[in-house]
Amino acid sequence: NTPAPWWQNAVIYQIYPKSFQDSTGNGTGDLPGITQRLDYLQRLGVDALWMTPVFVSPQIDNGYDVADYCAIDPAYGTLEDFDRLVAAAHQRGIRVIIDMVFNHTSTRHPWFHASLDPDSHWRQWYIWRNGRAGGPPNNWLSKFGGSAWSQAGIGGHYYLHLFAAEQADLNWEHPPVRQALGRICHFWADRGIDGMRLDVLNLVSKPSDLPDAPQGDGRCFYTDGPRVNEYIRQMNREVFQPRGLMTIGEMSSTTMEKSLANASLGGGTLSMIAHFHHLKIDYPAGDKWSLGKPDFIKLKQIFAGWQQGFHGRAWQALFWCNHDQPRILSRFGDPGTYRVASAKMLAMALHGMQGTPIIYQGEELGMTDPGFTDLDQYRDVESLNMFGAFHAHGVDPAQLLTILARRSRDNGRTPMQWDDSPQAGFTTGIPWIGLCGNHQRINAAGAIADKDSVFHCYRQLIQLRKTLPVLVDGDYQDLCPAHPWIWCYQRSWRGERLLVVVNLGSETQSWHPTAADNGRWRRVISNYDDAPATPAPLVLRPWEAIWWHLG
Ligand code: TEU
Repeated sequence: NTPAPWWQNAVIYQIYPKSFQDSTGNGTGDLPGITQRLDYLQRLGVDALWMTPVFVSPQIDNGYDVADYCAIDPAYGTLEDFDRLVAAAHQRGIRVIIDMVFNHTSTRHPWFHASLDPDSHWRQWYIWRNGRAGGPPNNWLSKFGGSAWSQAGIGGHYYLHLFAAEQADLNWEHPPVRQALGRICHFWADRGIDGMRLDVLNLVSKPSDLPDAPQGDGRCFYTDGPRVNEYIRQMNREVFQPRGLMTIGEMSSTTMEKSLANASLGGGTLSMIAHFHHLKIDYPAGDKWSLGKPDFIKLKQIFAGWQQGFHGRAWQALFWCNHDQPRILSRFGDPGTYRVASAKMLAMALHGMQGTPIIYQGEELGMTDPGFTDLDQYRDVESLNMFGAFHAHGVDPAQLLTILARRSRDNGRTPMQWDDSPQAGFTTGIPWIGLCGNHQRINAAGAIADKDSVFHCYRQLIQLRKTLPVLVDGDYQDLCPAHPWIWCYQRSWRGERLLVVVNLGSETQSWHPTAADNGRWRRVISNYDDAPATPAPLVLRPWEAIWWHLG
């Protein structure tokens, strides 16, 4: 039988280049800075790095507004810097995954400029429509606030933008668009990349009649649109498979059924998908801008559903953090007294499951949200638009700042904390965004030197994924789905078993994993030194986490 693809026992490290390492002193991270830090990634033991977009961009959405897909933005360096990074990563056995934003381009892209002329054939490259009754063509709303339509060019027609007005949605119905995007993938495959993360890939197919949404913002129509799977199969046939590219489809609100078709182990589609259902359990009524406590019973149900639904059929990324999410330690853990224990607990809960774990830069250090207090500390277009819109509707600015401090995407975008020097070793200049402020205590240099650090816990988890087949291939069974704080699951594979038990809260909890009574279990990793050697009746301390292995 064919060997399992490399990414099935791999761990990926996500880099947000703007905030990772600045090598020029201009306050923005860059490609040479990443190359300088590859030894750190090798010490952590990750198998691949995924960097968010570094292509030419006006930076309205920090690079997710691309103006030239085949050129590096000067702020990050040159194509030669990119080639050097790829070579240096490969020398260390680290694969390189880049981030392709194919749902939309910047309105500064030449394709968009050409489409401004209603009589040009370029008009078909975007989604242009006439207005309706003096307003937009339908009632869809942008995810970054306001209408999803803006006017431009001759005749005042409207173009669709599901995100910022400076991010015009491409018309994937038009075959030349898909062909052009395929050529862009070949360009980067020629430069030796190993994979692609595909931004909002399940939004690229819109129903051609663009109907009004009976309620909500229209996402019911463009999420998992009619031809997504067809497009994925075509791109896979023409590009991903022939070039041996691993692919991660970012699909925030996709369904299990669609995902089984879009990331099936049988091949022909994506290597894996990344859904976000587990990162909405603290959104009251699904609303990101309302504050609420996480419902961990719901969290366990979501993970159990996706683990069991995908087992043997499809593949998924496993992650808590990324550049769009607050730090998980501040969100579901304790950034204070139990910072190290709860950071390790969250890592152990996630890395025990089936899928490809993605570690977001700084997560392996137990980095926290910055707790910004002023609007001028924020940079994210989504956060600034949200503040403006809610403030215009009379919401108290102090309340809005409280919400942003919990929900803003900038929470995960503060500079990487390398050491305890003034700018945490990130830059010798003024950083583009403020530091979190606790790098004297929380930094990579200190973590590497401390054998009990969060860093070394992640390093162990990465190694265990290489040594325990049950981690990669095992099934998943939740042993106490109804408990509000204890998450206990078992993985089984050909007689080998892994038992994971974590306390998701700050209170001591008693638990007896009876299913584990027989057998010669051995403890493989824990976040308290004196954790019980075997899974007998347990008294779990605050945020305690233990793995036992059998077989
Ligand atoms: O994110 C898409 C996405 O689903 C998130 O932006 C999400 O909608 C939002 O953060 C929740 O409030 C991808 C990129 O990861 C993000 O950085 C880009 O802003 C976005 O697409 C547009 O390219």
